[in-house]
Amino acid sequence: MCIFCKIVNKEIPAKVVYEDDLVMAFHDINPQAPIHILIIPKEHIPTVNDIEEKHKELIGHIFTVAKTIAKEMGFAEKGYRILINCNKDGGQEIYHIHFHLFAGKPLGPMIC
Ligand code: IU
Repeated sequence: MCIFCKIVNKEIPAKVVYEDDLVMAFHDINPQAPIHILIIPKEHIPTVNDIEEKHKELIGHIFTVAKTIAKEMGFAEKGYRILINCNKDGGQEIYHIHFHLFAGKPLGPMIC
């Protein structure tokens, strides 16, 4: 079982900030910004390449959750960044799709 599935199953602890039937959001263990949260589907979807038609609502829901977290944690108005890495060249290390949510400072331009 992958490490994020273990977090979903509560076999590994995480600092959870949001959870519902479909998704979980928790603080990244190695934050790259003052606020760095990972939003994941509970379903094991390895990469963006594995998203199917049936996941359309789930993926949309994740953005709604991101906005909800941003509002509840008070950084919605100042702003934030959502980032998804895909496969090796995209910098993906954990093969369970996750949406990075960065906030808490001016993030500057994207660096590629
Ligand atoms: P990536 O997009 O796959 O490169 O991001 C993986 C992230 O998962 C990275 O920011 C790690 O710090 C983070 N992470 C975590 O929050 N908890 C863990 O147990 C492990 C990795 I392993």
